[in-house]
Amino acid sequence: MKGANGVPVLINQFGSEKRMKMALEVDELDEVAERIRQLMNMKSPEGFLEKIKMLPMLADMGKFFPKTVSTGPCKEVIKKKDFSLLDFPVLQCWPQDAGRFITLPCVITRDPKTGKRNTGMYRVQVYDETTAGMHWQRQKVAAEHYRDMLRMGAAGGNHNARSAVDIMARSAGGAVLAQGEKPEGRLEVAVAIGTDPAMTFSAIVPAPPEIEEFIIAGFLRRKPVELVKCETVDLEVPANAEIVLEGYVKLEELRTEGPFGDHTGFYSLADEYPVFHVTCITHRKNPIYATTIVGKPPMEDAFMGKAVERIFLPLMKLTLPEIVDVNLPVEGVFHNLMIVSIRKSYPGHARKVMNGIWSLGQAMFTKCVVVVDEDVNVQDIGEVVLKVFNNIDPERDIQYTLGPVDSLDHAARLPNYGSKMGVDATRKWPAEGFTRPWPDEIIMDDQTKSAVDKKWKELGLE
Ligand SMILES: Cc1cc2nc3c(=O)[nH]c(=O)nc-3n(C[C@H](O)[C@H](O)[C@H](O)COP(=O)(O)O)c2cc1C
Ligand SMILES: [Mn+2]
Repeated sequence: MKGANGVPVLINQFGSEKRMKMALEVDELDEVAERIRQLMNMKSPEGFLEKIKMLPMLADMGKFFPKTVSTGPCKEVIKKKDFSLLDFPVLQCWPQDAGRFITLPCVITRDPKTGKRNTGMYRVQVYDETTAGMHWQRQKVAAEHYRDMLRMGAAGGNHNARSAVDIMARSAGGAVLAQGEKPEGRLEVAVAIGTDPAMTFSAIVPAPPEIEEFIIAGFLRRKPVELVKCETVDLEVPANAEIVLEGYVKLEELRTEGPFGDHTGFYSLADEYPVFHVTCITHRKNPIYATTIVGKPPMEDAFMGKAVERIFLPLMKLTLPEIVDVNLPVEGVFHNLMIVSIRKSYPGHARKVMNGIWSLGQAMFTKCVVVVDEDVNVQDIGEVVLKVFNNIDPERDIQYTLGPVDSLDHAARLPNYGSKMGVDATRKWPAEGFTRPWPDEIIMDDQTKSAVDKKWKELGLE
């Protein structure tokens, strides 16, 4: 696509199943799942032959870890002054958007406690040449880094940790400070735009917070991610990025971010978020600006979400081995609806799985979990609707609970907090108090089928 200021725009790089597979360099997404499964299944080798067999996998593992290199394409142009965010073709996507948003950024921060680096995709609203809004939702990893800085600032400064908790309780996405309550300091942030597709994808996967996305990208690429040091902050960024923004958020500063036409098909409401102050911009000589437009599904992110669904299935099974398959229909915008089939083994099993999902990383946001028996193909929505609504007694089979909800959920009673629903559509057992007979599904027998098949010709209906 033609860009602005001579900077071309790349959009829809992940916008089909085929492109998603190209991005991850596989023929089938299940190949990635299979590699994860093999890693998980790794057990101590018995005997010399088994040890030899493990060598390729161990060699492969060496490639997961990032390596720091002295320079790279993202350093071809370094601007420590006279830079501007407005130099890039940042899009305003929808009529009621508050402005222009960087929509495909890898946002890198460092855990102030452990030093580990996190990369998350959080949109960035451009306010002017050097400042922007940092839309990390409060349950995401960078928001926790920010709160950790607040906690540490409060503990080390002239106020105690207790007051930091109060501050966070008032506005956990950032901090609204009363007079005299000013934790000093800043959290450094680097934003890489236009990274290797495996790196970009790693920024969206709901990985455990303690795993660096650089390692996930290395695993996906089967090649280490090459990193270079930033110019003005103590962070590293992928060396081959097209554009890098370096800067910081001040701990005491919030500003209105949004509204923004979001992947729910609605505008996400304006809210207070930290402000990103840019201290340096580096880029390639002829950079390409990578972006995406989210909106009513299906859009580009639908294909990324489906890839996450496939790739994460083995990881879900690690905690919930009874899970057979999972479907997050794209119209369910990933946090509204999860359909899951299980191998039911004991009374109340479906409810155990619901609770497991609601406590499994970002699956905690799932507003509605539908649990079916393993004989239901969850990828076939027709079959799901037929079985689920035949099998439930709603008052008996619906489980409500309360908890954190996605920041984009506009229907919840409060921002970020609301109810969830689980539907136990498994066949009910006597051990669960269901003593009525359960009818068989209608399935034609083979004898009748072949008898009818033979008649087609006779009747001239071939
Ligand atoms: C195109 C796109 C835009 C996203 N925008 C945001 C955002 O603005 N804020 C946010 O918190 N998460 C956003 N997400 C989801 C996060 O990237 C995702 O939850 C990720 O796992 C967060 O990483 P973390 O676990 O390291 O925090 C977006 C995802 C995609 C695919
Ligand atoms: Mn992370």
